[in-house]
Amino acid sequence: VPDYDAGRIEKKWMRIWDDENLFALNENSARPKRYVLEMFPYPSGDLHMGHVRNYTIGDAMARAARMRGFDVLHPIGFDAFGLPAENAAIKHRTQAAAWTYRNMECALATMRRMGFSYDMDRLQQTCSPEYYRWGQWIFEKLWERGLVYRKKSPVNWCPGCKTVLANEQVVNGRCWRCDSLPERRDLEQWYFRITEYADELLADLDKLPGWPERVKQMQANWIGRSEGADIDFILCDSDGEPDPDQRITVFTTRADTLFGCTFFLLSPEYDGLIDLVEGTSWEAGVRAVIEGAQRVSAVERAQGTLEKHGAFTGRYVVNPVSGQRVPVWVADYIVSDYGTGAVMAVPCGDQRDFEFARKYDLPIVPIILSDEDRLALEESGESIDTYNGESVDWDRAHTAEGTLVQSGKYTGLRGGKHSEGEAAIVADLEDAGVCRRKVEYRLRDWLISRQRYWGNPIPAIHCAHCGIVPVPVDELPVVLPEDLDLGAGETLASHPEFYETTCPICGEPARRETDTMDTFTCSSWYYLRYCDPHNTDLPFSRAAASRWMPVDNYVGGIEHAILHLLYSRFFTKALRDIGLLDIDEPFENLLTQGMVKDEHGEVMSKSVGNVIAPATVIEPYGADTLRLAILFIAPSEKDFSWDANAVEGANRFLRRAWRVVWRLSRDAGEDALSATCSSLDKSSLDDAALALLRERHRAIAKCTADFDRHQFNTAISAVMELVRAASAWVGSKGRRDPALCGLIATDIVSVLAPICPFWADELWHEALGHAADVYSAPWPAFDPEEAASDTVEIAVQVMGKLRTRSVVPSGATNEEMRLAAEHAARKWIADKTVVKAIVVPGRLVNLIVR
Ligand code: ANZ
Ligand code: ZN
Repeated sequence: VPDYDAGRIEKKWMRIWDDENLFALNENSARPKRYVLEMFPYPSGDLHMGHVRNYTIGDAMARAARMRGFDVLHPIGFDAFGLPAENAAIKHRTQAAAWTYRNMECALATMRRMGFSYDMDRLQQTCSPEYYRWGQWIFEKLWERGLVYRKKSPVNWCPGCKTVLANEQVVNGRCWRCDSLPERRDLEQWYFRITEYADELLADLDKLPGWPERVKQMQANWIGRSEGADIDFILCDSDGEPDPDQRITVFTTRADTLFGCTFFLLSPEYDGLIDLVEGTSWEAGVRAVIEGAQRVSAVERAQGTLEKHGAFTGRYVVNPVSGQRVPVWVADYIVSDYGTGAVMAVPCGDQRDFEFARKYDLPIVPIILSDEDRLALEESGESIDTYNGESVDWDRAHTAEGTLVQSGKYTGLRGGKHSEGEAAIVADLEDAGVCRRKVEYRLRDWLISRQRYWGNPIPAIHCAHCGIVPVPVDELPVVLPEDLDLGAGETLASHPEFYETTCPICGEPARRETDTMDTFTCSSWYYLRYCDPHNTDLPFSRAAASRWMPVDNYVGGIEHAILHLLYSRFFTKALRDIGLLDIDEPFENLLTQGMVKDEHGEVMSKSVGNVIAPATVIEPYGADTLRLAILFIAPSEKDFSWDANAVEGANRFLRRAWRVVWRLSRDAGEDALSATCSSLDKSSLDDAALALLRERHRAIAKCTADFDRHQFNTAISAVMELVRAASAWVGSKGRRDPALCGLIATDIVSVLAPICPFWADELWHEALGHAADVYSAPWPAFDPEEAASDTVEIAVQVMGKLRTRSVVPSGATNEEMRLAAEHAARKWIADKTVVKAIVVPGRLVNLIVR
């Protein structure tokens, strides 16, 4: 048996796969399609372990799908624009393009070294003009359709990245990239009208049973659909007299709480707020709140976790149901871009209002009784009609639903979101003409302009006569100059060669837009370009997209649960409406892989300095060992902590399996080549061989099902069992049927091929004698009846140490398993007493002896 020399084998096969261009898509429309995609990397340097895990999972899926008879599209590319390239260029006085291309080369070399089966002919690099040209083209299509607009509004400015951010990019109140606290600035910016699709983006989550619930929940929360009503309040003049001509409208989901509204709030940005206080003694206080609010980002303010600030305006509004006058305040936790920017405050029912009322000593009137309190009230003989809440000692708002009290004719109705009380009050106010049903979304339009250089230029021209006009389509792309000296402070806006142009309409000198697009626009449609990578007329043809889309298996990190996945879903829907696509959703199934942590459970990161470079594992052990260890160590969705022992173990297993396959193939001789389970003559097999054959059917059945569920760790366990059984059989004295030897050797190599492709191809050719590659070999078939055999083999441990195995009926009880185990392990128990048996049904018994 030759040695397993991973270094030599892997180099050999890398070359052969390249020479044969093995992973180029070889379409055969008779086969069903499968599109397997991993989220493409940002080329910030070499690949890290997180990438390696991501791409190993995807590669195992793609290779298995190919063996299962699919035409598999499995491409790769780079999300190549972005700030790190600029920062590196400034620091090292190089060019962002050079830095980026160098990193991409480096990452590509590692991908090749890992044996990832990408169709390199489809490689996309978003910073190349061939790619970003179509990003600009799509931008103009969206513009034509009214999905692009400019607006001046308060935006999140990241002082670290020196650019504005989309709301989605402010994560937990901080910049998603550099963790700085964003500042508020009033700027005119470019937006994509994603809110136009809010309803559909929410509703279509139901069309995605193949997505993790957690991700769908995060998207639903982000979109944040709220059913409520707009209600008008009459404003009193400065003498406190109601003026029916002046109204302020609020959006509320809780009209049922109107009787508990004891004050009224305006956001600091509220239009006309200053008019209310100008020249009064209240002006200074209100202005102080306005100024304070400007120092904090809207996202943070809306979270409601900050200390609240407010000031009385000196004015009152009239509660439309009770007729009561309530004071109008300005409060910094009210944001301007939700609802109407005005709120009816209900301190007994809303925690933020409660805290505000406590701080400023505003009244709190309880109007909702929890079911518990109501029972207590009734038991004490009191009626809810006379209840006045005097005895309540409030320490926080009552947000639960309950019974309305102190609410006029609505007392006794159910209160809460979507409650009968809410419906009754809204209906009456609608009749009175002061209320309208309304649906609000938390989702805001996507701010896509960035004041940065290394991105896709926005294809627009500012003309003094014609306004803002698109660059004519036949002049696309607007090419990003690559020779800027960023280190010397050059930007697109300081580069006349870039921005000086003429207006395409009137021909007068005009100025090119110098903002670039958010890089998330580049990653919102790359999966479509892969379907038709060389199209020079369109970003992709409809035919190619309908052949390949949607992506069947998308693999990536949970950190993209909102940003990238939401934007891509929006692009897909918008491109559909433009007539370029005929699907609603881009990603049919989503696998969010877990994180890679170090041995102490910390996420690996450059800043912590605890990364393990893939090369440090590949060099001593080989890529196959790394791939196997990564897939075996934990289920794909789970985080795992790096474990050097797992790498050792994976390598030991590959060596053992290598020896077993060689020995089986020797005994099989010529039979190895043609081995299939249907060609086997069972009548010639002895009992040991039949037992192994049953084990084989079980292992293949389990592997097949586990691969389908992408449960690679348990699939690998099943192969390990088979290798163990085969190894015992090979080492035993009995007769070995050549056809069975061939079959088992073929099976072991086949099912490990998606995981350890170099190892498998070497054995496939050298040990088993095939001429074609294992990647295009068929997946082993199994007999479901044999696989479902009515006995199972269990492991028997004594004091946690594996001693032997035993066969029990598959439905054996714990007691039956224990008896079988004690019998099988009698020579290790000998004169000791079994004090306890730990039973894992169907798998294992651990006997504790004394
Ligand atoms: C009265 C009330 C009583 C409210 C109560 C809530 C609870 P969701 O459900 O998330 O959509 N609101 C409206 N506009 C706001 C703004 N611009 N800034 C801050 N808060 C605003 O939240 C809807 C509720 O958020 C609305 O219903 C309003 O407070 C508040 F027991 O009105 B509610
Ligand atoms: Zn013009």
